Amino acid sequence: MKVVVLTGAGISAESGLSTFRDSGGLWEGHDPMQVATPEAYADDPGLVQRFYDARRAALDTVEPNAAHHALARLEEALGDDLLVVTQNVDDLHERAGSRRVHHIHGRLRSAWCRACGVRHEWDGPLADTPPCPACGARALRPDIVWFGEIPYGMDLVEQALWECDLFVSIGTSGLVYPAAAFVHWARGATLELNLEPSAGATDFAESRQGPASELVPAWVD
Ligand code: BJW
Repeated sequence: MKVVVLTGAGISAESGLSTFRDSGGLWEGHDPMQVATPEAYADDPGLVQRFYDARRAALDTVEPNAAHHALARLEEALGDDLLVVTQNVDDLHERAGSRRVHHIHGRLRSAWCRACGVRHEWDGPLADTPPCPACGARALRPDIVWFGEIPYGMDLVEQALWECDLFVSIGTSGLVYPAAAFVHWARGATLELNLEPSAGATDFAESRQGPASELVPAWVD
């Protein structure tokens, strides 16, 4: 049985990472949704770099929760027949033991150089404009997909959704495309696991409400 799981910020909420639209909070007085854009980066690169530097540093303070661990157990059972497609830029799936994880919106622990295009695993800050290890230019930006940019690996995702027997969406509001349309691309059965009905809840054959740390292990085990 081939399964594709889509995850969003809700799966990491119980690990202590804020979601985008539930946090209600501001970051240095700014709406996080306004900071995560190419326009914000063009206007004030230092501000955007600090936003991502803070989130990258926060990864060291959090751990995967029961939902991430349950998906890692599912991969042990299904092997290559499970693909986790995540909108999250954290590394909690990998740290829980998942291996087949595809980050469509990029990763906090990666940076790419706007001068030479090379990507680098990155753990430190970027706001102090360190040189690119490949070309030396001080042009590294977070390896994050902002609004108007093209998400990574859409061919791979489209193919997996076309071939899957089951598509499960976990902890996402269903407000951001193209991920919000995956339920329509999936050929198999569809299931949503979310704290509340998402914007696209009625497009799923079944929608269950509750915290991911309870719903996901209950579904997997
Ligand atoms: C819990 C829980 C618990 C809480 N347990 N659940 C079609 C129509 C209209 C617009 C567009 C369209 N197509 C494209 C667009 C434009 C745009 C878009 O979607 N705009 C919308 C605002 C309308 N999309 C794009 O620009 C994308 N690019 C694109 O489409 O390129 C064209 C193209 C596509 C395909 C092929 C070729 C070309 C790029 C989108 C980039 C999104 N980037 C961000 C920020 C960067 C990453 C970062 O900084 O971290 O990604 S925005 C932000 O939203 C972030 C997230 O990954 C993304 C989704 O958010 P998510 O994960 O759903 O979080 P929340 O907070 O919204 O929801 C959390 C949910 O969890 C809630 O429902 C809670 O209830 C729940 N929850 N606690 C279970 N304990």
